[in-house]
Amino acid sequence: MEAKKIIYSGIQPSGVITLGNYVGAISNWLELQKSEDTQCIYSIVDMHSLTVRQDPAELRKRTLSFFAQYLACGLDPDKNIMYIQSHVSEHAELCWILNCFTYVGEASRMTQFKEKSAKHADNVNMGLMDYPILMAADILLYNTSLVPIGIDQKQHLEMARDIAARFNNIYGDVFTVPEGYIPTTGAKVMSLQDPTSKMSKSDPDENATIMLIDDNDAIRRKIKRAVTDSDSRVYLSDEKPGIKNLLTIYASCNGISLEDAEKACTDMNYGTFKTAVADSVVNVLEPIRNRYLDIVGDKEYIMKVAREGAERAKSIAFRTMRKVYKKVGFVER
Ligand code: ATP
Ligand code: LTN
Repeated sequence: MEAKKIIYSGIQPSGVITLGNYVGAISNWLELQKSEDTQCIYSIVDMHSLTVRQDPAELRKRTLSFFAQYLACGLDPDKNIMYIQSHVSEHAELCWILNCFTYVGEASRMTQFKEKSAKHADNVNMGLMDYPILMAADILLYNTSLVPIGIDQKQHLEMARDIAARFNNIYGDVFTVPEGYIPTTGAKVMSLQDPTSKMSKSDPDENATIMLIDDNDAIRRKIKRAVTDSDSRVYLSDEKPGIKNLLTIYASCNGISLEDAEKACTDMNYGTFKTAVADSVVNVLEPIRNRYLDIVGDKEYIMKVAREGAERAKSIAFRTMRKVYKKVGFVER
């Protein structure tokens, strides 16, 4: 029997899971989990989120809430390996090894490092620079073939590929060199208040993002307030980023193309259009929120799933580390 192809991805428990994360990441994961030929591994990368300051109690609560949201979206723990990154110590171990095969120059050239250093100028810590190497460790620990990510993470994936290839070049075929999977339909959702920048988990303006667990009134209110333009016709144009974003959201929530969304909405005025967009979002998010509310109070259940996931992850990661330690010349314990 041929081994299953491994798919790996993760989200940091920072801020709140947004409609952008759902459309750009989680909805693709839901599709990928359907195949019998793949093993999907989805983590909550809490170690990555420590690269910016976190309140410990908040981080703990948020990590569990994110886990509940993964489950509420329909990610199935019987099909996927779902776990919390810090529960599998091999991530930190492999990160150290890979650090020794990464050049300071290449890490400091990463766009995200430069952007986050500028944004958090008072806390440019080593972890910020090490972020993509820890991400490479996440991926390489599991012999991952495919990594579903948003376009913003493409540079980090390239770096993981470079590190894997460099290591293999020295020690023989140890790591699978992963491919990125950036679905072309996986639209990028933009901020409702500034449609030229992406909807972001950690945006402090709560009107800019739709949270996965927003109630229906909040969803409707935020869409009603979404920035558009002084025109009154609904059509696709780069000059109309607000309308384009609402059409993107409408298309994603109805599972249709952007062009079909434009056709469906072109005769509407802005008021009617916004109501139609809000209805589509509510249709998708309401059942997720209801499942979330059922799950989130049941900490025992969440922890049971997380523990089982970590055990399964660990059994793969442990084997990779044994091989890596042997290759680099560490004495076996
Ligand atoms: P932060 O604001 O904390 O940087 P983020 O919202 O950018 O977070 P990430 O944790 O960086 O979220 O990303 C998780 C996944 O969701 C990634 O695959 C990313 O590409 C995807 N994603 C994030 N924001 C959007 C968006 N607005 N539209 C589509 N996909 C997105
Ligand atoms: N940096 C990623 C999150 C992430 C990730 C990973 C994604 C951490 N480790 C491994 C895929 C595979 C992001 O999307 N911001």
